[in-house]
Amino acid sequence: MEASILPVQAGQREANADIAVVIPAYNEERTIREVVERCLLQVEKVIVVDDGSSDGTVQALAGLPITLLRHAVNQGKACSLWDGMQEARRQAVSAIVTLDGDGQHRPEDIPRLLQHYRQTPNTIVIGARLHEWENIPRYRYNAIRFANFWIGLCAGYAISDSQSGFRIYPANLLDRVAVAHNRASGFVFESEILIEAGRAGIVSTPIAIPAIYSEQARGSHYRPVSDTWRIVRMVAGKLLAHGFYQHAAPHGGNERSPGRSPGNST
Ligand SMILES: Nc1nc2c(ncn2[C@@H]2O[C@H](COP(=O)(O)OP(=O)(O)O)[C@@H](O)[C@H]2O)c(=O)[nH]1
Ligand SMILES: [Mg+2]
Repeated sequence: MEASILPVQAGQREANADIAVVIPAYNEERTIREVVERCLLQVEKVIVVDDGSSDGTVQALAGLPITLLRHAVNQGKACSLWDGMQEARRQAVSAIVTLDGDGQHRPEDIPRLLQHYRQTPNTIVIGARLHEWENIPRYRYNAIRFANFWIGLCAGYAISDSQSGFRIYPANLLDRVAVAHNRASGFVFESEILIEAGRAGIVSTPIAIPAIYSEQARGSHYRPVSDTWRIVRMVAGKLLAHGFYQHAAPHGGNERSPGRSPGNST
């Protein structure tokens, strides 16, 4: 199933004045400017968190009407997302879109995710990729399914793509859940926030997005063994502390399934 792109509507940016896009960026000089320019066609407020990049990421953003936060030294994705989200809240938004700076997420998909968010604001919307499993490197696909199973178990409902960084969060979610965002949390943050939100009664909905893994793309910062191990440790800790959690009202009823999604079956 190919995810269609909605054309940009007149006044769309203004209509999205209550939305901010947060982009964590660590050494993304090749892609960051284009990603941000494409976001700016959709949404006025764009916040980039440069996480101590040692390349030309900051220079690549010169002259763009964005908020640029900078970490003097690399703090990890979790901390960057957290800082960007706090800045978004200072800008008084009602929802925060997060997407990666490496071009794997299409800003043109923001309206489709937002459309769903507007209908059900008390939810996390996730751009989910597993329906395009044949485009995803095998080791990554297996790691995502593995994570989906355990994170879903902990959160209390099935999650189609627990590792996608393309999401919409209600801005007030951060008042309701506590999620670690230190350097060691790196790639754990996006898993833990789903679990804590699930336990607070806020579930996620998958909206299909393409899985983009181009040959020219730089390698992932995700380390299959150590980052997966960190996620497992976090999940195990929560299961030991709280046991299994069954969501009172499973979300399946109004979920928009991204077509054939093997992740749902785990
Ligand atoms: N801020 C920050 N961002 C990071 C770090 N590592 C990765 N990222 C960003 O997180 C996003 C996803 O990282 P990536 O390596 O592409 O992971 P993958 O797409 O899940 O394989 C990109 O926008 C990166 O720039 C980090 O240490 N700090
Ligand atoms: Mg990536």
